[in-house]
Amino acid sequence: MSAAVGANAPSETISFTELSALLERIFVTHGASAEVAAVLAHNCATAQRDGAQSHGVFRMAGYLSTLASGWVNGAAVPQVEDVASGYIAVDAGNGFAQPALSAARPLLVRKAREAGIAVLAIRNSHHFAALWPDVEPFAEEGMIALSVVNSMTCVVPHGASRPVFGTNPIAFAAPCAGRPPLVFDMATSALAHGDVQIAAREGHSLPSGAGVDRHGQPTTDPKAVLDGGALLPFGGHKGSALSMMVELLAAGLTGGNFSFEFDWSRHPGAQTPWTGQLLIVIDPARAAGNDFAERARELVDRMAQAGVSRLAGERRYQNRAQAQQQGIALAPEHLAQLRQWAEG
Ligand code: NDP
Ligand code: PYC
Repeated sequence: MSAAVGANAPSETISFTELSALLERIFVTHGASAEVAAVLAHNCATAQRDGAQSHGVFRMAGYLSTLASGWVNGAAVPQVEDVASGYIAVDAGNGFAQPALSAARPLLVRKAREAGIAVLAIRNSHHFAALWPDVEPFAEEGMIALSVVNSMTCVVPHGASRPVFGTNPIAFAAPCAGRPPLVFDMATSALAHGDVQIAAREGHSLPSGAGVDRHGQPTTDPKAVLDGGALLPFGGHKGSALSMMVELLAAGLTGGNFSFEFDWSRHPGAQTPWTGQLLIVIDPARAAGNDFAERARELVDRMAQAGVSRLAGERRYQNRAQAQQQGIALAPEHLAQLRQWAEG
């Protein structure tokens, strides 16, 4: 590790390997099994490395308060069920979704390669992270992956007066010839809840149209959204329809809770949504005709010719390249907090 001082904020740098190991120690110290700790730590360090601020180490306090509350089982062992030729279900045992994905992944890949498509339906699970780390690795192996996960009631459906949906992201990854995978990952709410928390902490306003206060009135004050208010879907009725789709696929289909369905009030400190997650993995090698990755490249080239200078995922790839060269920059007080948590 080395000390560095940026233009404004002093920061220290830590390598990806060191950060993963530190986070793993924290998870184990706070009640996660070694297996779960390794998966969550890798996920969280990956998000931090790529500059996904709302789902990197910012989330550690929420993970720890949730583990301490008894709301989630940090040592759950996922039960993988081989349901059909193209369908796998996993009962995550009230544990985290990422270890459930890890447990089912070899079977999912095998089925997708054999049948051309396979579905993974995770239920009884908690997802507190960015979604792109769940899909990007499939595209690195030449496959197309789509995932949805629902969260906690904090989004008012278009035309309604009360929240029903979660922030419900959709992530997609596809291989593209001669460049890293094409990846997007977006909440179906105007903003991720994590970004509202960050805005409140840092004293920033929200963009107009992002949320309402406890009286249902439009507000740009993040504290008003967090204090009994709610978020709105992005894009009005269109984002609202996508959010409904996420509820249906991630919870209705998998057997998980809808975002409005769980009650964590008996677990003060709980922050992780107890819901479900769906992944669909397609092997384009099974498609007749054109090479998919080459076709993807043709599309991207045409987009560039039309003036697109930044694709979804490219900000992360740039951050990743910088972190690989210079390390991951963290504020000294955040790093000190992580080290303190690792001690217990
Ligand atoms: P953003 O709005 O920041 O970004 C959405 C997507 O658009 C990203 O793929 C991003 O790429 C891309 N993008 C952003 N700006 C541009 C641009 N100018 N041109 C082209 N592409 C662009 O994400 P959200 O705030 O919606 O979500 C943030 C994170 O929160 C996600 O990772 C999501 O999974 C997570 N989340 C998790 C939930 C859960 O329940 N676990 C619930 C809700 C959100 P890039 O990454 O390169 O910036
Ligand atoms: O940022 O909206 C969010 C979120 C919900 C659950 C995890 N992240």
